[in-house]
Amino acid sequence: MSKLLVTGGAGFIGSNFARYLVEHTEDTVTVLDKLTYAGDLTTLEGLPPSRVMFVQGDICDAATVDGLVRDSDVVVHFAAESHNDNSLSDPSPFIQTNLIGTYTLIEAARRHETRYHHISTDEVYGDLKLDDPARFTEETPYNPSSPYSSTKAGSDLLVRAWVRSFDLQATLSNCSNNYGPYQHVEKFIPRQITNILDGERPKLYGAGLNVRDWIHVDDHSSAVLAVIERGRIGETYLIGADGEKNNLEVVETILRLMGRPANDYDHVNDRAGHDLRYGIDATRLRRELDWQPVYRDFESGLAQTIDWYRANEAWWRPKKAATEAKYASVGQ
Ligand code: NAD
Ligand code: TDX
Repeated sequence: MSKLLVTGGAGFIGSNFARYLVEHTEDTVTVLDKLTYAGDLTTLEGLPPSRVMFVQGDICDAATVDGLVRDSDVVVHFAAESHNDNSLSDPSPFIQTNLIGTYTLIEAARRHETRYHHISTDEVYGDLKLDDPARFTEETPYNPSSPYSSTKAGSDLLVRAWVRSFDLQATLSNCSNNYGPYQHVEKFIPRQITNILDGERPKLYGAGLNVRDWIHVDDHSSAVLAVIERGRIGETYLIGADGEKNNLEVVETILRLMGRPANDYDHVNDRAGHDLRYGIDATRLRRELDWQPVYRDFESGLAQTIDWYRANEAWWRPKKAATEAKYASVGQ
């Protein structure tokens, strides 16, 4: 039984990870979260207070971070500014949280010799051509495109340097696009589901041919747990579940599952610098740590996710109008 500090645990993936730990381990969790626009305490509702504690605070606040890291066995660092579109309109919180926040955490982990796991993204590798048979591996050179992905890349490099120079007891994982419950309505899949629930049409950036490699958030959680428990210190593990689909296919599937015509969507302005394709080769994770995804059928995972948004309007409704107003202001 371990004491885990989960940063960003009131957000999408961190909260699902806390829930996963409660269901699959004996560990106790302290969530450290600033509750930005993306964090929401109701996301943690229903979790037993004896297992999941909550601290509101900023990962850039060295005093808060120091005490919490000192009192933990493992730090799992999810907290980030996570949305590419926001990073294009204002990069400054991305620099602060993703770079300075990570620096603050790894300095504390170094001081207290605390095991540290760093959560990152496949976007650090840039993008692949649509017709390229290659996929990202742990050896692919870093080549990030957006303010978001460049700050994530920078945070990964800080962690790697702290391993080499200071013997930080760290592992890293870079995952592909997650879907599932509690994802903010600014992101692609929840935006389209909630648009349809609101009688609005899904919005596709550009032609809709960009490819993302989808993984259910619970499969991300099980992979992170495998890396924490069995990963080699200093190593990076790519996490993905062979889920490549273009955005048009995803929108058409959502429309079909929700009983609407397949062409009932709008094309809107494309994203600046829009990465074409992500694709993960997760061979290291599968072979070395014997990990496998549970959600192998994207369509049934998507159907479950649609059901969740139908049943949990009270969770997403307060975020929807402001999100859509922001998109409307840039023609998206
Ligand atoms: P999210 O935006 O849903 O949640 C981020 C959480 O971090 C929020 O609760 C927010 O309040 C908190 N936070 C932000 N700044 C903070 C600060 N300065 N101090 C403390 N808390 C702060 O993001 P997500 O989609 O759950 O992503 C979590 C992590 O996973 C990120 O590191 C992201 O880069 C990574 N990731 C995400 C995906 C994906 O598909 N969403 C894929 C791969 C990797
Ligand atoms: O309304 C939309 N229409 C649309 O076509 C939105 C919001 C997005 N898109 C496109 C852009 C992307 O090609 O859908 C794709 C997915 O978009 P996002 O949900 O914004 O995700 P992405 O930019 O791929 O990044 C996500 O995966 C990697 C997460 O937000 C990151 O945090 C993670 O690192």
